Amino acid sequence: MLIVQAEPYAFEFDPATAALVIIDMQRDFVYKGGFGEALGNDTSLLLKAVPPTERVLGAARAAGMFVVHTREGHRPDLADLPQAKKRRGHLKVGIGDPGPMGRILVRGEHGHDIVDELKPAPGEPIVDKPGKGAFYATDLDTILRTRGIRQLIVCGVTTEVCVHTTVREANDRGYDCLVLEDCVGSYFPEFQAVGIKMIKAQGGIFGWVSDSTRFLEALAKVPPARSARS
Ligand code: TIU
Repeated sequence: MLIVQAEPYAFEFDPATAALVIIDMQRDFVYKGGFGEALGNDTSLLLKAVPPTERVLGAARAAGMFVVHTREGHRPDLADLPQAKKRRGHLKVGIGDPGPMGRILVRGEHGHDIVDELKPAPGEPIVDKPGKGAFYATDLDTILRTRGIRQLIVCGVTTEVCVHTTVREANDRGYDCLVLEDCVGSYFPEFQAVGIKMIKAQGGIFGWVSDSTRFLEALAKVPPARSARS
């Protein structure tokens, strides 16, 4: 077992039964011209989560950990886009509409895909989800259980929306979640702060919080020969 220093207390995990889950690191959220900006947000605030996540992804791969990527988005025919979600916000340009990176939050479009720095490697499942939570209307739970995964290391965007919803869903399904604070991002600094606080309050009501530095320190203790894939 490895130990990551975390709040509200140390997080113990076995890299063979823990997965790195990277939530929605899509161009549509972190770059201008996508869904994040259409909602009126300053997308640059999310970009700072990319470099630490890249370091965590590299270390997780080197340790042989299972890695799963998620993307929020919809079928090109929008058959899985609820009217309530489409209408929300009365956006001039919304989901399914053309933008500079292609149709917003539509699968197969450039903006819908994951940023180059965090590009999924062969063998790393990509879970396409129509909602905010990564468990709703997806096969994520089946994928994790098939692999014997019990604990999730969570990175991605946005902290208070898709990360929170996914962590809450995972918690209710019996997974331990460790959220890496510098690897998750919000368009709202106050939501980032309180979103993180809510996870670890009340004895870790939804999970644990640490950061990339402390996680990398823990993973550095894995000898290459004992990697989870070998
Ligand atoms: N708007 C916002 O903060 N987030 C989303 O719509 N989706 C995700 O968090 N991925």
